[in-house]
Amino acid sequence: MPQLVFATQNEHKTEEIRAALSGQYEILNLNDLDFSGEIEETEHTFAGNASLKSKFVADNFKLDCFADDSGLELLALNGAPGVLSSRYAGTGNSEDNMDLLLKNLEEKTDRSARFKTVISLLHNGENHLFEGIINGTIRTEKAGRKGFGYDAIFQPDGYDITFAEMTMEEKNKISHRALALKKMIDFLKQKR
Ligand code: ITT
Repeated sequence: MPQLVFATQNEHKTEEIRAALSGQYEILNLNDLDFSGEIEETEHTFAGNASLKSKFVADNFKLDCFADDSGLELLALNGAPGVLSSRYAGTGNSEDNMDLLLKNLEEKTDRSARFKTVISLLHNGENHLFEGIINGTIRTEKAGRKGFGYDAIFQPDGYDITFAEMTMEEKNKISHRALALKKMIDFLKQKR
């Protein structure tokens, strides 16, 4: 099976992508490569940060790789938390991030939100970008224990449960990351 490096240290994201690509690619992440340093996400866009991460792996490990950058965007908060999603509350803790978001939305009537992923794939020295978006709303209270990040407060449009109440298989059918990933897989299939 061909190997692809996913430039992340996040095991939840790796697990989601491994499930989606099972049987087609063996996915290694930065932990598998024994890289424990930090790749600083210094750009102001998802595409910029994803590209920075994939380039880092290609430069340092000389392996085929892709990276993603994702986050939650709210119109009522001018696009926040956006590229700062994982650092929103400043503690690196998902519960704190969700609590802060719920607090900042208390006075707002528009609770619509979207998760966005941009994947950067370095293929034959060229950078290809793939985007996935899922629209939904932010609940007033957390529900569910699965998933990670903001899953317990995000309810995708057309559903009456949050991402954290879905199985990984259910979430993987509709998530922002799954949509971007599907575009990358279609691209890779064409190239093989
Ligand atoms: P890496 O940079 O190591 O890949 P990360 O946790 O920072 O891991 P992202 O940059 O892709 O991951 O995502 C930033 C944050 O956005 C993430 O920490 C979560 O808080 C949130 N997020 C992204 N995708 C999510 C999802 O599917 N469900 C819930 N929250 C998500």
